[in-house]
Amino acid sequence: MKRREFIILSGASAIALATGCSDDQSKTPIDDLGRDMMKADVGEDAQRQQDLNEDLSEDGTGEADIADLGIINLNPLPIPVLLKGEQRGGIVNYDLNVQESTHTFFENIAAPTFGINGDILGPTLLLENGKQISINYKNQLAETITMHGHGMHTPALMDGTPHQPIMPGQTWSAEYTVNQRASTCWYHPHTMDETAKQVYKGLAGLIIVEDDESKALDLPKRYGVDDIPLVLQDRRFKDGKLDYSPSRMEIMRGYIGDTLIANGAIDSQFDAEAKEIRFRILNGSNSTVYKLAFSDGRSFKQIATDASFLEQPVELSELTLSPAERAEIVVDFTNDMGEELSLMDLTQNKSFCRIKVSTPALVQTSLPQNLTSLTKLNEADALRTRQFVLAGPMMRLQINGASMDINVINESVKLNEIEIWEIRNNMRVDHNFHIHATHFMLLDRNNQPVPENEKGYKDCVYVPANQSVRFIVKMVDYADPNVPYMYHCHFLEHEDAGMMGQFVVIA
Ligand SMILES: [Cu+2]
Repeated sequence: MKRREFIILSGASAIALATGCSDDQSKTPIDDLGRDMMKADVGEDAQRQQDLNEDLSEDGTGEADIADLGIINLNPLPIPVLLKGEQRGGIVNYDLNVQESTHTFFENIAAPTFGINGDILGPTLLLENGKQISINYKNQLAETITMHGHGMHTPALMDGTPHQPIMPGQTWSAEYTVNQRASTCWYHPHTMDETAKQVYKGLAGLIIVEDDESKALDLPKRYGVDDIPLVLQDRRFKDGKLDYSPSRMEIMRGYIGDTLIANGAIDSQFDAEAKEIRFRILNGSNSTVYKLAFSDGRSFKQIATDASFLEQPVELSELTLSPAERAEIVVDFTNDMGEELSLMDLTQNKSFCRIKVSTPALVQTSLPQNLTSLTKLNEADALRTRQFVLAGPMMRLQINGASMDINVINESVKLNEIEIWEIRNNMRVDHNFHIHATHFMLLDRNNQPVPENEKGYKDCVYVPANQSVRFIVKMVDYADPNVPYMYHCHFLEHEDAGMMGQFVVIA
């Protein structure tokens, strides 16, 4: 195929870009970079491509060398705007509009979506440990939502569970002091029975928590340049529009999409500097467990789990993430100028997005050998073991034989007491287990040692069919006998079907 044909074909088949998340409040040069990447338009790009085609032509054929065209990107990976918040009265405010919109997944087809300050997904919130914040969600939808800060250590009233509904037209604020380690968390709806559908339509966004430690480490931290947010999801489409229509069997198995998207875009490309690149990866899917790897099989270092850094980087070539789990990884592209590869899900053998190493590094980083030191609770100090059995009669999706009932508190947990929670999946389908309020650390998997890359703080743990996990946990700082937190399977179809329970933390 001639180069020009290749280019024009690419243009025709390119998917229009996400333009969401435009309502940023605090811009930095880095933010602007991200915005520019997101603003690119396929039509304009095609024209620009033609112009460059001419401009770069050196041999009089009107064709540029592919190498010269490396700077051109028909469908760049969208980078959500970084929202640093706005100081008002000593509180850092993040103003979020939850709204109906349309998003162009496929050229010339406007698919109805939900978005936050944009047409799909939401901005990345940058939070600093110790700061008093208020995340203000304005519900501009025609339906009730709740908005939960997943992984955030907050009082129960600020957790955004089914107990804090936001009616259409209302604004609800999650107001608290950030009180946790550097981590990549996220926000999403937690609406009773409606979470799966609302997330599927586009409601989710990342939260980056920074602390003194994360700022001091020599890690890639140029947002959108070498510190890259990646919300990974899978979707089904019908006539170019999102199709969420799970059958009963698909509620049981989880609603799995056949098209992978990264930050809301299909088959996008990230142009990387030839250096270490940090990816903050969220499995933002409804119910799909991803087995992530790069198409060239290269290894990379995992540096963080859900809620903290790992003490040391862990080298991997495959990374399993179940829904809602996060991992930060660092990939070294220093000697890879010109390389093209894909981030794959090996289960479906499909690509989330392409990576092209196309730019010399402006700033180098060198991954430290020691990242942090974690506080480990001693198993011998645990006062009790709580058991949670994921199963139900007639294949019902229940925990300990009960379906979620908003009027029932299933567990009372005492503040500052160390406990072991044992999760058993007695079903033939996979689940995972997420707790609100705080993080935990794994003790073992099926009575076997914890894999090195799961030794950081976590708030969600994968529990495959017929397997078990034990973790150690202590509720700290916030007690409220009247307002519960949730624990649940984070496969959203399972959660909505009742695989969820409630606990209060009492002083
Ligand atoms: Cu489940």
